[in-house]
Amino acid sequence: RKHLRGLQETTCAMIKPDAMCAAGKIIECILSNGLLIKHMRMCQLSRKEAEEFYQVHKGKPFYEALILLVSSGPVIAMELVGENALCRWRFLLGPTSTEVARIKAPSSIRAQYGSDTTRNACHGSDTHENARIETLFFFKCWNMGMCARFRNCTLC
Ligand code: RTP
Ligand code: MG
Repeated sequence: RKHLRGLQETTCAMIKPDAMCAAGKIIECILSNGLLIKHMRMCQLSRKEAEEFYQVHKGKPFYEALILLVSSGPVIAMELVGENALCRWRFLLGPTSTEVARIKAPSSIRAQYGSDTTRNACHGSDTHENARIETLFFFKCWNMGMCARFRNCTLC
């Protein structure tokens, strides 16, 4: 009997600088919850790169704190693949606010490894269109065979 298999999707995940010390545990969580890592890279975003990545939030009250956070140290970016990968990854993350996550989803990544609403451990794409834009942002050089984006890129 044929199995009905859900659509394989890709999404973009990023471990933010505040949770790099828990990177191993977060990767373990990804792999033990039906997601595969297609691409992964560690890099430090300049302010300009962080502004490009988070341009949809420009003008919001938390924007400046967010830009300072994500450009403050190394991040790990991943392209995740799996059935309902986008929703699955956002479910594993839990609510944006660490405080809310600790109440509503105590075993979520943000509840366990986040510190507050800005330093909330990880990012996950919110739409398929943004997933495409964000994976291109981090993995353009692997997809295009060239890298003009990241300083000191030794991967290609
Ligand atoms: P993300 O994009 O990082 O996966 O998180 P999200 O969809 O749950 O939250 P979003 O509204 O897209 O916000 C993006 C990131 O901005 C920071 N933030 N701080 N202090 C605040 O009120 C606040 N609100 C959002 C968080 O780092 C959030 O992940
Ligand atoms: Mg978002």
